[in-house]
Formats: sequence, C-alpha cells, structure tokens
Amino acid sequence: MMRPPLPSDLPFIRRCLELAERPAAAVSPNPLVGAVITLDNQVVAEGYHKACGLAHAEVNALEEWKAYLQIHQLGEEAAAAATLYISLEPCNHQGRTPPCTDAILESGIGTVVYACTDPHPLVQGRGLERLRTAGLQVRGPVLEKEARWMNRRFETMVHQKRPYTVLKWARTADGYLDQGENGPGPRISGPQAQRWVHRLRREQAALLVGARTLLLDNPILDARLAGPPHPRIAVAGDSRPWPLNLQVFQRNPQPLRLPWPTDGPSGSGPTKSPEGLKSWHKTLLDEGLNSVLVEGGAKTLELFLQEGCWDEIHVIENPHMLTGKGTPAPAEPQHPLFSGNLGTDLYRVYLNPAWVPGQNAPDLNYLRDHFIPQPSLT
Ligand code: AOF
Ligand code: ZN
Repeated sequence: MMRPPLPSDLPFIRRCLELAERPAAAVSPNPLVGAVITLDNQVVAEGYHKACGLAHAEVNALEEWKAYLQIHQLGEEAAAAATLYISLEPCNHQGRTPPCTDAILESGIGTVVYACTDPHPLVQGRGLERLRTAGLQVRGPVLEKEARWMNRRFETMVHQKRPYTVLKWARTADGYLDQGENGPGPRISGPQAQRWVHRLRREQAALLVGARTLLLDNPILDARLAGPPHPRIAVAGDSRPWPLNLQVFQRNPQPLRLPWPTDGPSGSGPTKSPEGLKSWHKTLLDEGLNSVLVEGGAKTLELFLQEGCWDEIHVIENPHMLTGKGTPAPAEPQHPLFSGNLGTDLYRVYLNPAWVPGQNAPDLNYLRDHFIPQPSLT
C-alpha cells in the first residue's frame, strides 16, 4: 500500500510541476517531469527532464543532492532522512536512459512522494512498487489531476495513439480569416496576441499548416517571441516542390509533408473518413511529436473539426476589423472555457468536452488560470 500524502507535501510537488514545465515541447515525446529533494523540510536539490534523450528529472536532482552532501560533508545517514518529490512515478525500465529506480535505490534516500503514476505501458505503478518493496516509504498521489493535465500531451499519445491537438485561428469581427482571393490582407491580431501565440507554439511539438497558407502568407512559423524550443513544421496537402525562398525554411529546412487524407483516388481532397487523419497521426508520432498546433488554413482546420479531433481551440478576434468578405472562419463550439481580452483583441479558449473539469481535468478555476494570459507573458 502506498501511504497517503501529508499536507506538507503540497508545496514541494507544486515546485516539481513548476520545474517540469520549463523545457516545454523540448521533451516530446517524453513527459514533462520535475523533482525536488528535501532534508528537514528544506529544498536542498532540484532537477527536471530537459529534453528527450537527456537525463531524467530525478537523476538531475540526485546530481545536485550528491554535490550538497559533499559541500556539507554529510554521509549516508543524511540520505535516509531525505525525501525525493517527483511529479511522475520514477521509471523502472531501460529506455534511452537507465531506470531511475536504480539511481534512487543507490542514493539511499528513504522517502519518495509522487504526483501521479506513469501511464507508459512498461511502468504503470511498477516503479513505485519496486521502491516500496525495497523498503522505501512511498506517499502519493499528490495533485494528480494537475500533474496529468500538465502531461496531457503525453497522456493523449499513450492512451489515444495520436498527438494532442490544438486548433488556433484569428478572425475579423465579421467572421473572416482573410480577404479571400485578395490574399491574407493586413494582420488580424495585435502584438500581445502574437506573443501569446508564440507561447502556444513553444508548448506544442509540431505546428501544422496547409500548403496554401504556406505559399500565400509566406509565414516564418517559429516561436521567436517566446524563445525556444521552436516547433517542427508540418505542411498538409500539395506534394509539389515549394519555392526555396519561403521564410519557413530559415529554421525548418525540411518541413514534414502530410498528404491530404483521401478515401478516393489521390487528389480528390480531404474527406470525413474516420481513417482520414490516422496517417498524419502516425507520421507525427513516428517523428516523436506528441502534440500539434494547427494554425490553418480553413480547409485544414475544418478537417480536424469535422472529425472531432481536437483537444483545445484558441480563437483570437479583432473586434475592430471588418473585411466584408473573405474565407469564413470555422464555427466555434458553444461554451468557451475562457473568454476575455488579449491586448486589443478578444480571446476565447475551448476545451474538448472529453476533458471534464473536476473529473479528468483540474477544476475550472485552475484551468482558467492556466489559460488566462498573464501580463508578464503577453
Ligand atoms: C522518469 N523521469 O524525468 C521522465 C520519465 O527513453 P527514456 O529513457 O527517456 O524514457 C522515456 C520514458 O520514461 C517515458 O516514456 C516515460 O515513461 C518515462 N519518463 N520517467 O522517471 C523522467 N521523463
Ligand atoms: Zn526515469
């Protein structure tokens, strides 16, 4: 039996979640994981998983812990009194890196507190069980919904075998995405919204646009206003060679190509077939991309909407811009999770009803806080 958590565990697990989120999509397809080591209820070491292929969170925290022991000339007996806090159950299998359970047992740390179990088929409680049977005190789960929500991209990949899917579009007050044949026209959203979108981009492993958008808008499609990591670019439809001077190539010399999913003969256009998006999902997952931000155009967005394949929708509306004509923006679902202002624009966020706040997602206040752009971030 795992022991129930103590009230004093909460702030340390919160700190783990905070550390875990730092690298954003650099960890894809791995989960975000943070770790803290305490002695006498003081944090003495911290670590997080920085990128896929690099050391796991607890291994980085244990490195700091060893340095702490040396500086303070402490021996083995200090380890037995220490507690390792970790936002995800430690792995017990050899992946790109060795099992974390081995490193924890070797350290002699006496207590482990975890936020949630690892849904990976090779873990699912086995990591915790190994520590417990070795005689460690194991407490948890703590802030389980928040921890799973943080790793919604990893959880979606493991359980649904598809990348977590975020749709985003900007529309005029009269409901258009652009000026139709007259081209994209002036920018619809303001500078604060642009900064916010760059933050969304650094949190998703891939950014997907239709070939038409790539050719007509010639966008840069990076996360420069939020800082790295920049998403991998995937382009839907159109197998013809692209002009070499497109701005997207500056950071992405080889965007992934995703041919339109079709039922009929090639080139017959996107369809509503349930198999439709499967090949795209496979391509993205094979590349280690566990989340995708779909930024348009209309046809690409509609494909995901028609198949109900989305987890979040972000809509930015310029309330002062009227074009009178153009490509109509997709219809929005009924109840936004959040509706407010983003600089000079209006901003609405929708969450797929499959994520029920309070049931399989954190409560509404937590979620709203998560999506309300903070002044420091915009
Ligand atoms: C942990 N701590 O910080 C992370 C874990 O290929 P690898 O070795 O990086 O292993 C990846 C798997 O390990 C990943 O699918 C997930 O189950 C777990 N991630 N586990 O103990 C960590 N990032
Ligand atoms: Zn591990």
